Amino acid sequence: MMGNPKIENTEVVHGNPQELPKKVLAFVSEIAQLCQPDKIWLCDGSEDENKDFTRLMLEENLVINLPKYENCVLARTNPQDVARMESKTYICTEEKREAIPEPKPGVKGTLGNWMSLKQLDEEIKSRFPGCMKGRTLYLLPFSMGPIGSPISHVGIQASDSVYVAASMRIMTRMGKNVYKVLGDKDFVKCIHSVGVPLPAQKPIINNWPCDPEKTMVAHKTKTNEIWSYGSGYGGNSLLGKKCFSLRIGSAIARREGWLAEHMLIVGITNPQGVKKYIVGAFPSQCGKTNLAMLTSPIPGYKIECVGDDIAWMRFDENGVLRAINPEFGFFGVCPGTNHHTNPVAMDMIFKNTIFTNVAKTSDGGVFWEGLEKELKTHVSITSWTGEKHWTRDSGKPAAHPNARFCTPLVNCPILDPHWNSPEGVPISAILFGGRRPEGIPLIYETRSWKHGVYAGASVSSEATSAAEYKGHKVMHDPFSARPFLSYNAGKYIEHWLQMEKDYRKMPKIFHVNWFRKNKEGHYLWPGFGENIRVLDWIMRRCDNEPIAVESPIGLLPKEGSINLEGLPDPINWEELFELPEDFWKREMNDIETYFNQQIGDDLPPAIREEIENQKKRLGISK
Ligand code: SAT
Ligand code: MN
Repeated sequence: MMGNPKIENTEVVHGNPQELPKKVLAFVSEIAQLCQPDKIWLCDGSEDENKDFTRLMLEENLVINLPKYENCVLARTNPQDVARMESKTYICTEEKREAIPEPKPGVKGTLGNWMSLKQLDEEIKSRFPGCMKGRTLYLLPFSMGPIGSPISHVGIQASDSVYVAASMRIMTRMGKNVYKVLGDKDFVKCIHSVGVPLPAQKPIINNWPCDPEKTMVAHKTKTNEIWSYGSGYGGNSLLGKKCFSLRIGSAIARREGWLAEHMLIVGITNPQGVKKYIVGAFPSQCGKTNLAMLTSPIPGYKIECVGDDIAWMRFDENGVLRAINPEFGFFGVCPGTNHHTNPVAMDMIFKNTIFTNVAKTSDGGVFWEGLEKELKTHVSITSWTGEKHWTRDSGKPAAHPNARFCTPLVNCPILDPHWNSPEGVPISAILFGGRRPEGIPLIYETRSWKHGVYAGASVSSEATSAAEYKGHKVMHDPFSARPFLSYNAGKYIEHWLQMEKDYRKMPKIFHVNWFRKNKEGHYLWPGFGENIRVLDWIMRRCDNEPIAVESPIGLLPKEGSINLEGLPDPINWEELFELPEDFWKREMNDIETYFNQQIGDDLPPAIREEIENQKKRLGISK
């Protein structure tokens, strides 16, 4: 009997190495030689293979079944591996300045971590040799974007985690048909290991192998390589997402003259039947997923979702900005998701979904903060850390605040008909925003492309639990891309400025803030579905309806021009839109100081001009 084929003396237990393009075979051979897995699994993306993944995850006790739903499982991680680790994420280039601007002397840089290529080689040598011993190397061919589309890019990920293999199958177009379009072309090389060769030297907590001390997520932006070690979680391990689509993606986009952004894409049809697409950049956990699949309480509006996290955008030959969602699934935050905040998500996440770090109910379902009203009274709850009979008195949350669902796009009942179209959808408006309890109005329209770029660059938001930050500190987050910047932030802003060309129809840029509070600490705007009222105003502004008034920071809605009819509670227009003088003095000073300290000489002069002009309009003298 013939045995299984081999690659570098390692048995191939699934797939045929002869079907691999030459460069892919060379890549997997090299990684196998370095990491020394026990077995190699060449993934094909098939339904049968997915059944194997689920069986293997169950056998390894990596997940448990959720019999209440259709084909859903729950993974509970080592409590030390629950979010992206920004402090361990590196951009590796020849020169430091290519990756991050030079901060002012004595100031700690916050616009990314740099590592030299030489240092990276050392770090790789001290981690990867033999790191997959006793494990299976899954080779995952995937396309970000529709397979074969001119905007799409191919990656090949080697990972020793079956959870990652199963999740990548949801989040990307993963399968061996990718090889057909790839041929002998280059691809983004993604290497991932949980960093726990077997037999393990330390106990594996929750059957979730990881090595938090040695975690490293490194990017070689020139040669399109990602080296990720020590974490199995989300953005650290599903390398198609932040690492490829945003960090490597924006480096490619810079070279090729397009944009890879941390943005949702949504199509809105108004009661008159006019449809427009809008993209929106918000930091993680500011409601991108909810906005991308908003349910309008006002009849007559139709919302269709293209994506909730990442947009790749190019101007076409007619000067129209077109966007695709490079992803194939949603990796959304669970806590806070319920029938009020996001009924569409509640319709889509209970089949073919991998949940991570949510709590479990005794009837084989899931639970998280925000689902209290929807919970059956007779069930008991086991928290994400395994605490049985969890109640609110336990003092700890039932689900981790960054608990996630990983669900295929096709589950979304309001998926846009053009979600998979290779040419992308035409974009009319770009939104920036964050969580700002104070001073920033519900919405303003920027005065020009340049002013819009300035507004995007000066975005700040309260910290969330998508990364390792604690508390609610307001942090600068230019373009909501700070954790995903792969080259000097000053050059990033410059790249945005350079998008403006005479023949192009530049989308209008708006800034929104759903999170402004009054002095008593109550939100001034109900948010969620009611945001349709703001989107409607934006759509009308895209058609230049005269419903805006000048203000020092941009154009504000004329009083009464946002439809407030039928809102559950009265709105205080004055408080929603006021521009407190002392706040704006502080804000402008803070933005200027931030740019000076963090970006310094790399800040494009056009942005300095925008700051000066805005200060003049605000009547702030030196
Ligand atoms: O980076 S993750 O993909 O884990 C989550 C996020 O920030 O959107
Ligand atoms: Mn995100």
